[in-house]
Formats: sequence, C-alpha cells, structure tokens
Amino acid sequence: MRPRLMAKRALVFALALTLLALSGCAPQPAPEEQAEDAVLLGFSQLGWESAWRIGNSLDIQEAAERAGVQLMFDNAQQKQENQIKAIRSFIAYQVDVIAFAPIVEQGWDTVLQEAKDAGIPVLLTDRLIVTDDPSLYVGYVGADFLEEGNKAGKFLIEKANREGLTDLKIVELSGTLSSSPMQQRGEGFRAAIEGDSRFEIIETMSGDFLRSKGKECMESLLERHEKIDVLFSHNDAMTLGAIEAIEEAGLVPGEDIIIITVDGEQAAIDLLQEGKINCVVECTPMLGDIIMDLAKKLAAGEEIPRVTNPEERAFTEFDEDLMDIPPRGY
Ligand code: GZL
Ligand code: ZN
Repeated sequence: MRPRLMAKRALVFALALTLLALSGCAPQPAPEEQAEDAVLLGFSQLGWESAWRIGNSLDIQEAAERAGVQLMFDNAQQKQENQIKAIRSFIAYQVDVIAFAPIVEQGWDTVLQEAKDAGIPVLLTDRLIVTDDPSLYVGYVGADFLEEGNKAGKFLIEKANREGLTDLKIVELSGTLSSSPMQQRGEGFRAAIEGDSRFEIIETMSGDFLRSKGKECMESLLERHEKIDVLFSHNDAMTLGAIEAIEEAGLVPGEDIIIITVDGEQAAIDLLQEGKINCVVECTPMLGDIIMDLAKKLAAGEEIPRVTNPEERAFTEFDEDLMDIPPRGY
C-alpha cells in the first residue's frame, strides 16, 4: 500500500477509534501483523443475545484469521444506533468493505448512502434490510428464513399425519420484532399450515430471541390457555427458557406439548435426542468463510451474487440418524 495512504489511514484509524471510544463502542483494533495489502473489513455485529450469535461472531473472527483479512469488529450490544455509529467509523477509516448483521429491517438508508458516497461496498450478513434503494447494498449472505419457517410447518404436518393428530392449538414465540428472521420464519410457518383445519395459532408473543423472555412468555401463555398442544419458537434460546416454564408447570415437553425450534444449537440437539424437542430447524451461524470470500471479491472489484444462502436442514424425532448428529460447534 502507498506510504502516504498508510500514514493517512493510521491517522484516521486513531481518530476513528477516539470517536468510537467516546461513543462507548470502540471496535477491537485490527491485529497489526496483517500483510500490508490485506483487505480491511469493517464488521458490525448486532449483539450477543444467543449462543447462535456468539457462535456467529466467533466464526467470523476465526474466518478472518484464516483468510488473512484485517477485521475491525464492533459489537452493537442490541442497539441499532451503535451499529450506525460503527458503520460511520468504518467509513471514516476508509475500510475496503463494510459487512453487518442488521438488527432490524428499517432505518439504514441514511448511513448506507454515506457508505455508497464514500465508494465502500456493503454486504448484509445473517439478516436483511428493507430499503427503497436496493443499490445501497451489493449482496446478502445468510439464511432463507421463509424456508426455515416452512420446514417447521412441514414437520408439524408430518407429525399430525403420522400420529393422526387433530385440533392442535399452537402458541408461537417470535424473535426480535421487525427483524427479518422473525418476520419470515412466522410467514413461512403460516404458509405451510395455511388452510389445514387441524391447526390453529392461538397466540404469538415476542421473546426477542432471549432465553429469559422465552421463559416469561411461556409462563404467561400456560397461565392463560388451558389447551396448548404445540410450541413454535423462532430460536433455541427462547425454547430453552420455554422448556423450563413447561416443566415447572408439571408438563412434559416433547409429549404434552410438541416443540419446534430454529437454530440448531448443541443444547437444542441434546434435547431433541432426549425427546424433549420434536424438531430443530437448522440455521447455521457459520457464515465466516463465505463472508471473507465475498469481501475479498468486493475489495478486488469483482461481482458477487445478490443472495448467498447456506445449505440448511431440519433435524426431527423421525430421523434415522438422530443419535449421530455431529457436534454443532455453537
Ligand atoms: C438468524 C439469526 C437469529 C438467530 C437467533 O439467522 O439472526 O438471531 O436465529 C439470533 O438465535 O438471535
Ligand atoms: Zn438459517
């Protein structure tokens, strides 16, 4: 890299760190030993609300090491304004590429316009945004959440068919309001069971993807509904909380209440094998290598696909290979 630009970057980096330190969310300084022409990626992570998220962050950091990408990593601690601050600091530092996991779908146009004006390509990871200007980001790498919801619904249909179940009352624990996984997992699930008179969703509560709130919501649902046959939960963290509430109410999870959950954390797979959960829809957090590959392509001015979905499956009580699922790593 040209010495002048190096000096400028060093100065701007110090300035950006100062700004961020003042704002209370300084990113981890990039490791110094990177090669001079290493791609510099600014990554804004939304928080650490679940084992899924923690696994996602770890994988991104390890993938950057593997790829020799210089990573500026910021954790927004569940606050959209912290993500916006971090993106502004990445722009100030003139990173080569910006990637981020948007905590909610709305409210990104202004800061992404600033990135566009600065000529910095933006990659969405894990979650999507809603915008009138699709040119504000070059691509998305992450789940097909509609498909995940659909898999959940299809399992319930299979379960009802196999066991001749009817009149099933369903409660739903939804994720962070106006986040894309919450919107689309709910939509995909409803599309799968639509028109099937055996199923009725009697109530949806948002547990914000948090274990603690999942437990609180399930306690409330159990108090207010004398018949709950199915729980569809948008992530394993909320499901773990809900199972505590179900057992404290003297009910048997996986039997008295059919439990369908999304993520595929080890803790959920363990409970699936114990029969306390009936279906775990996989949502892989291991997006790091794909993100680094796409970041390098963007830094080199190459085209990338608009959407990159990882391969994902569902694990159910009906699987032959139920007892030999490899370690999940999160
Ligand atoms: C889904 C991801 C969700 C996980 C939750 O890709 O955005 O956020 O399902 C996490 O565990 O909180
Ligand atoms: Zn997924």
